[in-house]
Parts: sequence; C-alpha cells; structure tokens
Amino acid sequence: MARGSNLGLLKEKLAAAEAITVLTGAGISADSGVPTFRGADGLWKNFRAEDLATPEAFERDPRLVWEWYNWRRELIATKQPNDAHKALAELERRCPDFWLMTQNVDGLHRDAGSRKLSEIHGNIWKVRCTGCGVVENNRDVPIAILPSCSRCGSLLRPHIVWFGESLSPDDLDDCSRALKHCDVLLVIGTSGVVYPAAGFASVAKEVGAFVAEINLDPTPQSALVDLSLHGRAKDLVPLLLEPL
Ligand code: BJW
Ligand code: ZN
Repeated sequence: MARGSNLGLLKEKLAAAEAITVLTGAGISADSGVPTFRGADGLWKNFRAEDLATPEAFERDPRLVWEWYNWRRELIATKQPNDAHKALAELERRCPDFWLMTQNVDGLHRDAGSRKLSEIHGNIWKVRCTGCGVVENNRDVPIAILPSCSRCGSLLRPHIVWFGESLSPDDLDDCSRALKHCDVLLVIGTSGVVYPAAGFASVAKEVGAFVAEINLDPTPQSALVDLSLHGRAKDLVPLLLEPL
C-alpha cells in the first residue's frame, strides 16, 4: 500500500480509538541528534555493551562506566525534543486513555510535555545508590566521578536498566495494562530486538489491537504489525495529528 493510504488508514484507526498506547526507541530521538544504538553510527558500533551497560561492567570498572555516562550526559544536555516528541505529547492531551512507553533514557519525552509515561530503561538524569537504593535527580554535567550517596556514602550508579537486569515491576505492570487494553499500538523508532519491549507488539496483537510501526527501515517486527510507515519520526508522527 502507498504511504498516503497507509497514513490515512492509521489516522482513521487513531480517530476511532478509545485507548492509544505508544512504544518509542532511539529512532525518535535520532532526529534530535541523540545517537541510536544499532545504526551505522550507533553507540554499539564504537562501544561494547558488555563493557559499559551491564552490572558486571560497573562492578569491574565503575570509573569507566561513569566516564561513558558523563560523555552521554554532555551530549544529551545539548539536545531538545523534536516535532515527534511534541506530537506525542499533544496526542496524550487529545486522548484521555493514553500511555507512552519509552526505551529512551534521555528524558526528551518528559521535556516535550509527556506525563503518562513509563521510562522502562530508566533515565540518564537520575542516579541510584548501590547501598540504600535511594533514587535522586541529578543534572550535573559532568557528574563528579566517583559520585557517592549523601545519605549513606555508598557509590551511586546511573538509574538505568542494563542488560541482564529486570525492569521495574511497576513499569512492567503499567505497560502490561496499557498493552492489554489499547485499541491502537504505535511502535516508533525501535529496532525491536531488546526484550521485553521487543515482545510488546505481540502482546497488543494478541488482544486484537491495531499495531502500526513507524521507522526508517523494516524491522523484525514488520511482519507482525498491521501497517508500516517508513520515514523519519519527526516528519511522520506530526502528520498523525492532522485532520482526516
Ligand atoms: C528511526 C530514525 C528516525 C533511526 N525516525 N526511525 C528474551 C530473549 C532473548 C534475550 C532476552 C530475552 N529477555 C531478556 C533478554 C536479555 C536482554 C535482551 O533483550 N537481549 C537481546 C539484545 C537479545 N534483555 C535484558 O537484559 C533486559 N532485562 C530483562 O529482560 O530482565 C529479565 C531477564 C534478564 C536476562 C535474561 C532473561 C530475562 C534489559 C534490557 C536493557 C536494555 N538496555 C539498553 C542500554 C541501556 C544503556 C543506556 O542507554 O545507557 O537500552 S540496550 C539499548 O537497546 C538501550 C535501548 O533502550 C535498547 C533498545 O534500542 P532501540 O531503542 O530499539 O534502538 P536501536 O538503535 O536498536 O534502533 C533504532 C531504530 O530506530 C532502528 O530501527 C532505526 O531504523 C530507527 N531509526 N533513526 C524513525 N529518524
Ligand atoms: Zn545510599
């Protein structure tokens, strides 16, 4: 089907939907200048996830891991939400039953105004104590290495879900609820290879939701979804808000 008719169909489905759920990934922030993970210039082309994004890596060399996060904090601090982030915040205002699940840790959805939101892989602007577990906001750029907890003195870590770590049970509950009763699931800018988010489209399909994907390229999820729109998120997502 041509893009025009696909776009029209998706707009009709959204207009008729009572409940809309959205899953986003690094592709939506790529249009703001935040690097993706698996693209040609993706982070995992230059860095090994095993050295930087696992609890074992942090135990082995917390300084190296914090240096990497400081570099990313410096980069993300200069970035702004783009038209796709803003369009999703507007969709939330228009649809009373809306939930946004993002794998991104950059905080740009919140900066754009989204509030009905699960940041399922955490947030780069939060730190967590490895001793007492307290989570705090921290926007220092750079953060002083090695940071320690003001309450108990233990080492602080990024409040981010690394490989091999479980997502928060509250976030999983919120996502499960949003997936199981949505009429439309939009999957935007994710390669769809990292679980559990990679399984979200199947959950929504099983309950009969209409599932649409917006991505520059086909993904492993493309065969499963009802409709794919190929292009930049910042160009396509705002079109969903235009009148039918
Ligand atoms: C555009 C665009 C534009 C570009 N417009 N589009 C079941 C089976 C197999 C393995 C597992 C499984 N369950 C769990 C696992 C293990 C693991 C996993 O999934 N591994 C796979 C890689 C195989 N999962 C976990 O460990 C998770 N924990 C968990 O499940 O706990 C229970 C458990 C543990 C162990 C075993 C079993 C159960 C935790 C996952 C945490 C992921 N963390 C990261 C890094 C955080 C570090 C940080 O950010 O600081 O999160 S990995 C990285 O990938 C990051 C992302 O959030 C995540 C997803 O990436 P995303 O967003 O999809 O980005 P890309 O780069 O991959 O794709 C970008 C897409 O955008 C592309 O498609 C482009 O085409 C597109 N694009 N520009 C539109 N302008
Ligand atoms: Zn502490």
